[in-house]
Amino acid sequence: MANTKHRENTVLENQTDKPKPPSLYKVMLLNDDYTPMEFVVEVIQRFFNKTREQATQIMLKVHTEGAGICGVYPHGIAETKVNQVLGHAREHHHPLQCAMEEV
Ligand code: TYC
Repeated sequence: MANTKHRENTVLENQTDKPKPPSLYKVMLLNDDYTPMEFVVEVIQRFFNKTREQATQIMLKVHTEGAGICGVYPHGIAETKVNQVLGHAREHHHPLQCAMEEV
């Protein structure tokens, strides 16, 4: 048994349970034929905290190879990044797609 229940509602982990590091997810942009390159560079700078030079390199990788990694994060942060990018792209009527995948 992994856990021990105490006084109705308190669960303590037993010492034998190995603490697991959080799973990590890569957040990727996907290429399309319509989103302007400048918009993609600005998205990468804004949401992934990259310099203009780093963002341009990532954008060109996505453009030539079909997809590229913008960053690696724990699940909740990766999910937030994906939703921020998709929301921002939609607001600007661009079809830019963003996805996350466990590393
Ligand atoms: N292929 C787009 C163009 O030629 C540029 C682009 C790059 C779009 C990266 C999406 O994730 C993307 N305008």
